[in-house]
Order: sequence, then structure tokens, then C-alpha cells
Amino acid sequence: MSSAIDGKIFRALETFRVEIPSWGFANTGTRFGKFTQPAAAATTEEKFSDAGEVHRYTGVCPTIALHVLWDCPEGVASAKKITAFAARYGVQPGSINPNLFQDQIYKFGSFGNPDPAIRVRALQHTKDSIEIASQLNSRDISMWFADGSNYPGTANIRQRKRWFEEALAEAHRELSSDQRLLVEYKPFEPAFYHTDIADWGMSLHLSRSAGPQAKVLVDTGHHYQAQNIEQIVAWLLSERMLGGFHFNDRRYADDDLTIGSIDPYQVFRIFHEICFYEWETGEKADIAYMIDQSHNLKGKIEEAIQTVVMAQIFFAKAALVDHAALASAQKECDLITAESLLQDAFNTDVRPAIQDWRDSKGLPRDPLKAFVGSGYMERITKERAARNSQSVSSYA
Ligand code: PSV
Ligand code: MN
Repeated sequence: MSSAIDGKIFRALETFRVEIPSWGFANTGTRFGKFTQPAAAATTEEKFSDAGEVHRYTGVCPTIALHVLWDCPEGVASAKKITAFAARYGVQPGSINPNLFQDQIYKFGSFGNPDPAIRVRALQHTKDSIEIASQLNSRDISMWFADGSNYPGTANIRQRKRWFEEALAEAHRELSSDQRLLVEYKPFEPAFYHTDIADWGMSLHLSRSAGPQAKVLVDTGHHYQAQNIEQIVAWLLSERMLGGFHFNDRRYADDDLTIGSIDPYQVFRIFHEICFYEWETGEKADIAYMIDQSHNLKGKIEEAIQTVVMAQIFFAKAALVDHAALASAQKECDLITAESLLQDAFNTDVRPAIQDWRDSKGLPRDPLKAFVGSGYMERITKERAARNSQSVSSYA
């Protein structure tokens, strides 16, 4: 491979960081049940320990996303313990995710609940989550709402929109100047008729009405089949409203499969829009790259490492697109050349250059192999198996 290509890949990887979700290490399943894994993490400390391994072998996952209900059971008082875990395991708390969907009170919604007392509690939980984020020096508070309805006529959609506008604006007022509120959308599930924040346009509207530090969070699994996600990305970039990603792949709905396992070209196309934007504007897009996957059947730490390796591959491929040539081919309406520029980059084997980059950083060339050979899995399996076999542990 030419040194120019190597240089492009090295530069791209230099700043590319991926946040791993704490919930990716816990036993998860579907609504039909869970198949537990003997080595799954059950405590926040174990999740930090597992995330630390992912960072140790990849070198690009310095932060772990936390879900407040599952990882901060004592609320703001949890911050001290979490800070100690961060120091012990070498990974910092990343985005803070309030949980506005699991408590019984949220049966009919959180910010969109017709009961004002529940809306107040949901807002208080959000404010507490922002306080936790401040204690932990976390920049992003990621808001996902399960709010919606299952049957036509059962919810006042316009009224709920207003409640969302009010509550998000109030949450925004709690942010410190360096924090951001990321607003995620999802078209359906768990609600099956309407979801209050169903698509990127609704997220964009609510983010704008909340305030300047609110941005849209795109979860790749939260789209209808065949939706052109990279176009959404391009529009949000153009509006400077893309704050973050939850990456995963899907075959049917929000399947939470490993990034690139079903449609690798889609991941590439998304990264391409970001790289092209950065080339055109000369500005680095301020995007939090996060993974939101549920590793139900594959080994959890192995899958997290596999995910990061895949993400680096697609990002490196996207960095190889010849932007100047692409811009000129687009201008000339030279379709074959324009399309081929993307295909050529996508078809380049970037793995040797990525391995060389890892070498240059003192990281193992093959992070998965290094992890498997480390003995960590054997150790935690011994330590956690007896406990895990006794309890079909909860989602957290
Ligand atoms: C919901 O499907 C989601 O994508 C949200 O980001 C949640 O916080 C996460 O998954 C975990 O349930
Ligand atoms: Mn998500």
C-alpha cells in the first residue's frame, strides 16, 4: 500500500474514538427471554473492568456510556464509586443515559405522560442525571424516550409535543456550558402506534427548541427498512445538529447486531458523509461515536472488540475517498467516476495499515487475538459463573 494511503489512514485513526456501552457487558436478551453467559458483568465495577479490557487491547475506547438506573443506583451518591472504578480500570465515564422507560410510573410515558406528577419526576430524574454527569465530568447526556402510544386516538399527540418542548428546554437550562443534551429518536418499539420522538425531524425540532447545546443523536437501528441514513447524517451535518451516534446493525428492526455485520457499505457511506463534510468545511465534526449493541449470543467482550475493529475499518475506508476528485466528478455529473471513487475506497483492504498504526501505538496488531490469549475470560468466568448461574440477571 502506498505511503499516501497509509498516511490518510493513520491520520483518520488518530482521533477516532469509540464509546462502549456498559449495558453491552451485562446479560441481555429479547422479550422472549435471556440466555445468560457465565462471564457476563452484573455490577458496575465488572462493567468497568470489562470495558477496561476493550480499551487495553484496542486503545481507542477510553470512555464507557452509563445508564443511570442500572449503573448509578444511588443516584448522585454513586459518582464517588464510579470515579474510583474509572481510576482502577483506566476508562472514564462517558455519556450519561437517564432511564425514563423502565419504572412502572412510565407506563403511559415520561415527559409525555398526561399525569403532571410523573412529568415532574421524569424531569427530576433528568436533572439528577445531569448532576451525575457534572460530578463525573461527562459532557453528553443522552436522552432516549420510550414514550408513545399503541392505539389511534389514545394520546393527544400535539399536547405531548408541547410537554416534550417544555421539559427538554428545562433540562437544557440545567446544563453547564460545556455539556450537551443529545436527543435520540426511534420510530417504534416499545410503542407500536406512535412514538413521541419518532424521527430525526422531530429530534431536530425538539433539540432546537430546547437550546443551543442540544443536538440530535442518530441510532442506526432506529430507522425504517431502506431509509437513507447517510442522507439524514448529511442534513444534520449541514445544519450543525449532529451530536452523536449509537452504532449497531440490523436486518429487520432495532436488532442491535454488530456494526457492519449485515450492511457494511452503509456504515462506510455514513462515515463517508462525515469525512466529506470535514474535508469540504475544513472543520472537525463534533460527533460522539458510541456503540449501542446488545450482545445476546456472542461473547460480550469479544464482540465489543470485534465491533471496535470493524468501526476502525469502515472509518479508515471512508477516509480514503479522494474528496477533490469526488467534488469535481459530482460537478461534472460524471456518475461512474463519482460512484467508483466510493467503491474503490470501500474495496481497499485497510487492515494492514490499521495493524501498522496499532504497532506505532504499542497496541497489539490483532486486539481480539491478544484479548483471547490474555486469560481474562477464563479468570472472570471462574469468578462470575457460580453467581450468574443462580440468577437470570436483569437487563442491568
Ligand atoms: C433504545 O432502543 C436505545 O437505543 C436507547 O439508546 C437506550 O438508551 C438503549 O437502547 C438501551 O436500552
Ligand atoms: Mn440507542
